[in-house]
Amino acid sequence: MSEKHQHICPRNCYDTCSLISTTVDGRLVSVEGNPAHDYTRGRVCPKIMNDVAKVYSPARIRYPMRQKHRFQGDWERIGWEEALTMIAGTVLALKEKYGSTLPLALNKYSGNFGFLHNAMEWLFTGIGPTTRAVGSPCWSAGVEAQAFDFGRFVCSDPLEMAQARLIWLWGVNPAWTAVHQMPIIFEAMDRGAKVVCFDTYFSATAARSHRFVQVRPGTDGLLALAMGKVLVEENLVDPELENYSLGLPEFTSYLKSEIDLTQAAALTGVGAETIRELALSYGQTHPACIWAGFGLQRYVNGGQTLRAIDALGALAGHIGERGGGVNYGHFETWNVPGFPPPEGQPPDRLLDMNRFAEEALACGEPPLKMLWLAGRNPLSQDADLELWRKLVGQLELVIVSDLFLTKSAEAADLFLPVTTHYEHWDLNAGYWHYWVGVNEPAISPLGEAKSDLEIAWDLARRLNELEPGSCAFPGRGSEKETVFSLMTPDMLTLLGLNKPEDILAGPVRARLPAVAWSERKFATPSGRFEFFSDRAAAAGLPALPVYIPALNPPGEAPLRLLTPHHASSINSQSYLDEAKDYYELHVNPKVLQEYEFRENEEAEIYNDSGRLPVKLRVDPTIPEGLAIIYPQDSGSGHPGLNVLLKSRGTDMGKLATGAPGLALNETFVNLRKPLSKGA
Ligand SMILES: Nc1nc2c(c(=O)[nH]1)N[C@H]1C(S)=C(S)[C@@H](COP(=O)(O)OP(=O)(O)OC[C@H]3O[C@@H](n4cnc5c(=O)[nH]c(N)nc54)[C@H](O)[C@@H]3O)O[C@H]1N2
Ligand SMILES: Nc1nc2c(c(=O)[nH]1)N[C@H]1C(S)=C(S)[C@@H](COP(=O)(O)OP(=O)(O)OC[C@H]3O[C@@H](n4cnc5c(=O)[nH]c(N)nc54)[C@H](O)[C@@H]3O)O[C@H]1N2
Ligand SMILES: [Mo]
Repeated sequence: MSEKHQHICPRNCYDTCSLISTTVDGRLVSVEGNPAHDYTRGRVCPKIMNDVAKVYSPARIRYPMRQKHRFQGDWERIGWEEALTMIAGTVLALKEKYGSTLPLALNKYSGNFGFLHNAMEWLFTGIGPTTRAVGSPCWSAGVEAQAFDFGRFVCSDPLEMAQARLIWLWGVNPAWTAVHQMPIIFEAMDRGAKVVCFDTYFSATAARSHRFVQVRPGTDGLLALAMGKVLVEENLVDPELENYSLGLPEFTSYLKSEIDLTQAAALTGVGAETIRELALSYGQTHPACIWAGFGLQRYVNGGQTLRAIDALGALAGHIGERGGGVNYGHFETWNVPGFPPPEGQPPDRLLDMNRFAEEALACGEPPLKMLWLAGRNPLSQDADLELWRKLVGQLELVIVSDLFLTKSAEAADLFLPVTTHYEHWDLNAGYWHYWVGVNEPAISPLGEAKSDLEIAWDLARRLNELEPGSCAFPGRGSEKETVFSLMTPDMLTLLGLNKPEDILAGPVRARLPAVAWSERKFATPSGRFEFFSDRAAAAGLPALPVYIPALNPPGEAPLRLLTPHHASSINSQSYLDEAKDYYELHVNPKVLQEYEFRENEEAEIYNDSGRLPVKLRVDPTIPEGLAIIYPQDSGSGHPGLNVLLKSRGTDMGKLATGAPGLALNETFVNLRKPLSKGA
């Protein structure tokens, strides 16, 4: 018997696709895009095309397991009750020993962004005040920059990009990271729009654009300010802007006195004439749309960069324009209820997700003793991996719930197998488009896998069996009913639905304006677009968008390493049939000459954090000071790409997301022959 079910891809991705699966006799056989969704439009990306194989992959873990010695791989299968008893017993023993539940920590992020996966947070809240990872390894600097300028970070509906006459894709690579945006961009091109890609090298998106502007890493803010200066000098500033902005005179005088086009050209690598020409076309073309991506804000000046780009958009009068705006993302459809802490419960202990190991090792009393990683693979994705190993060494119990034996699972005592989105209920929203939809189970859980929500219920039950009242989170429920419970009156109004069950009919686009800030009334304290932000100043940042340089490579590590996201994986979740056990380092041919290497030769890159074997590839579009590696699953036993990363924070992010972002593009390396081969 053949059946169809609806799903939402739950990965941390711009597209958050609406999917339809087909099962035959209870087995998943295919997944397609849902045509009743104006963003997904019936199409899927290469990652989804591999979903069926992934669900039934022999590598998927189907039973709870215990590892006798961390990193040794001596796993043995155990039963759920044994696993739950082990966790509950540890929770209660630690609580008894330390007189506190703060030794228990949860670190969760983006493996599955479905709202029902918040159950892990609900469970921990039910246990008491605990230690939590806050912030994001991803977009924090940009989110906060937009919060300073606009008051909230909101983007126009991405479909509106089709209306633009000029599109600037700035530090974003949708040809790989948001493939459903490409047909919308092509639609605009068919109507005559010009598309310009600003990147540090000739990305897949640059290849699909009319024009490529090569910018030196971390200098985009200066480029935006220099173009802003041209707009001011050429009288291309929106004549209405004074009425809906704050600090325009201060900002224009900063541009006039501090920004010099010749100097900007020298620093950004974009010629002064090109800067002028780009600024004129941006100032004279309406509507003109900027999409500022996450790539350009992974720097110590990332927030300033985005503020400068927002300011450029405002100067030209593109904010609030249909088919215009400076678009980065939004969080407007993510307001779902959590599990409120029992009255009077003291606050959690919050650790910066990007410095988690460092802060956990230094967190004082009571020490961290139990760590649960859910939807998170920090030993692959985070920086400071040495500190992570040190932290693991001091913990009494490390639990990983995941689909596969990841790098982080190698550090665990207990592995709990989770279901995929084809095996559980969920509710999902996007951070780029405005759709919200339900995810239905299509097949029974594989083996003994359980959803994060079921695991949370089961552990709550076990805790209360062992010590009545030890967990306020309920011990049972229904996944489907939990979906309905998130359909609050506010959510129903937002989605234009009458009752929670209506969400079952299919994904719904939120009833939010398609054009952000069209009224030009902003959510800032002044209600205006804030060139001058008191809130930024109060946070110790410049009040105006100004140029702050990114880091320069130190002498001993002269190559800046970028690790942008690749088409064939989503973060640490690989969709290649076979994981490669080596990384390819892409560099300019001149770098090979300088270091006396040949293409395809094996080499090693290193810095004071670690070293990594690589195979050399050439790409003449990569500038000489830059090296590129695409993140991938490197398989067990391999050190992993992030051994080279330090947890350096971005300038912004703490106010908007709880912690600064990760300046991961400020990673510098040197190149040498592999140690084993001499040299
Ligand atoms: N070098 C380098 N490092 C980076 C980045 C980079 O560009 N370069 N990018 C950074 C960015 S932007 C991000 S967002 C982070 C992302 O890093 P993470 O937040 O760690 O996200 P993922 O690697 O996607 O997923 C983590 C794990 O969740 C598991 N998972 C999937 N579904 C479920 C589920 O339903 N339940 C549970 N419990 N687990 C599930 C997956 O199998 C995976 O092992 O990485 C950051 N790290
Ligand atoms: N297929 C796929 N899709 C994904 C993901 C994935 O791993 N795979 N990950 C998801 C996640 S978590 C995220 S955060 C997004 C990320 O998606 P994007 O927003 O596209 O960000 P990145 O891929 O980090 O970088 C985009 C581009 O920025 C460029 N860049 C780096 N530094 C600079 C700079 O200083 N100036 C300029 N102008 N450009 C620069 C890089 O070279 C890269 O081409 O994608 C999401 N979608
Ligand atoms: Mo991300």
